[in-house]
Amino acid sequence: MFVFAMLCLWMIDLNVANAHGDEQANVQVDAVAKPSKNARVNSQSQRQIKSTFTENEDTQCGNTKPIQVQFANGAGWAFCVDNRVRENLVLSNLRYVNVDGDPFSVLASAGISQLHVAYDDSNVTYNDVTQFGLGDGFMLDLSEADCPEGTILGNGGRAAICVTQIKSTSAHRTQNRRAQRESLNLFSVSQVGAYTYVLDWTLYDDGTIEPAVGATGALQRSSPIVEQPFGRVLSEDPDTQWLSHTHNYYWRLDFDLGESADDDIVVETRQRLDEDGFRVNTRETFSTEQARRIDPETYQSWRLYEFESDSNARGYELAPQHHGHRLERKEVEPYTEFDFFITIANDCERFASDNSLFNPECDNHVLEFANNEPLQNQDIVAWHRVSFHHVPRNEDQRHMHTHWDAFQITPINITAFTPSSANLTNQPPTVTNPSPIVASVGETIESKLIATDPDNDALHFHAAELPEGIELTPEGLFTGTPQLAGRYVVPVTVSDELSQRVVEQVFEITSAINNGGTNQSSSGFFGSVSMGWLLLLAWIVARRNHRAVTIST
Ligand SMILES: [Ca+2]
Ligand SMILES: [Ca+2]
Ligand SMILES: [Ca+2]
Ligand SMILES: [Ca+2]
Ligand SMILES: [Cu+2]
Repeated sequence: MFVFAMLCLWMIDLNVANAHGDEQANVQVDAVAKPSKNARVNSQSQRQIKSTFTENEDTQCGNTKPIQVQFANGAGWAFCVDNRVRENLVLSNLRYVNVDGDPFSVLASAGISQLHVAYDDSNVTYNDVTQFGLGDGFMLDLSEADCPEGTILGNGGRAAICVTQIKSTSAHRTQNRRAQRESLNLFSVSQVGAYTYVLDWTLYDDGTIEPAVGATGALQRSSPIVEQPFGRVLSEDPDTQWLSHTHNYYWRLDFDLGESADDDIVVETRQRLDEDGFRVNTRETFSTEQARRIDPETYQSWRLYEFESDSNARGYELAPQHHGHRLERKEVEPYTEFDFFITIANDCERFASDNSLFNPECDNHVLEFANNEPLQNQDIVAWHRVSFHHVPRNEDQRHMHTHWDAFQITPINITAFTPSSANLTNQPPTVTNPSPIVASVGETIESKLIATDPDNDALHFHAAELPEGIELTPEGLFTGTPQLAGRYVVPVTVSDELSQRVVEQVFEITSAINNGGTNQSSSGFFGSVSMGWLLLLAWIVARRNHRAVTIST
């Protein structure tokens, strides 16, 4: 069931249902594999992975299930998972721990808040979450075949949720380094009419969260009038038109970022192209509740920060990616005009549409929730809609292959470097101290710095300041024609991907007319001042300032 090799440490203490029945067993799995390595600084020293969460620490889950996971890069997640009759999976009290072990509160709760389906013939609109539901009796039991590499968690006596720790494609790849990305995936399956929905959440080791819905099962509505412009006639059934329709998935994301839930802020950025062809960045911090549209040309994104800050507050970004389809029918359903909403948290504002059905004391849809209340010092909630226009194809019959819709929210400033690099090992480059380059003014120089890297990393050379007329290529070649005589001590940085070394290159440039050597010309100019002391002083200054220093002759 568990793939131990995938993980460094996994602790999970859950009611795990037997896949074949209702029997529940309290199972604890605790596996410790090899500690990973931290190579951010010149080391192959062992990085001790410590478990930030213990199984009993999470007392805030109440009757729901606590889940903790720690990945090989040292990062991890802790959260509670609930299975509700309407929404099905709701993740709550969700915290991300970065590779340095710093925990960060991300979401108070996150779940599907409506599954709205509008048919193109406009006759039929479903609000699946409220008219039917995705949990309880609408759920399908999962078997081991659903969850071959994971664990099935029980819910109310049912085998309901498959949890799998996954290693996937490259977290990052450079010329000679690679890191795989790890994630924790949860899904459950619901049957609503002919459709089967897979409700899916993936939590990545870099802090990214990906909510997704897969629509499968079978097509729902057809018509005997095959000439309508509302769908397609599929193979082997010329007398039936399967009707096209739009699935609109609404997620409700109650971000509670950082220490306090009441000081989160939301910033919208749009980057419009101006008349001169420059992209102009506009930034708006929301002061009141908002409903916003996706306008692809403006590259909009929404960032939620833990508190008001002009520096490095931590937070999450939602940059819509899948927005090729948008359902808008303002006259009938005014909230369909918008894709992103910010509202003040209110327990009875639970469903994006059809809300009053279960919360008669509250407004009916998310656009009504966004009624301009001031956001300052409030607990805020984000809502996001993703649409998919489904025009049936032969491939949809029967059974329909799964149509996936998803979006990602990605961390900002939660880790100071690429999280997947925490496991990489590195040794810095080796550079033998170069001998001085001796030349006279006007003479052409070509001299290469020699450096090697034990990991065979590509090396990059850089010098902040060089004697006038001389250049340094990224490959370490000094070229050019010096213009001014003098002794120059130039710090040169030699970098591999993860570390750097600084060496000093000395240039002894003599004047073109008197090519008799530095000492001779200097001693005449400086009189009784010892050249040796001056050189030492120059060296000290160069080291302190990391700048090239020139002594005129
Ligand atoms: Ca906060
Ligand atoms: Ca409101
Ligand atoms: Ca909140
Ligand atoms: Ca190296
Ligand atoms: Cu569909």
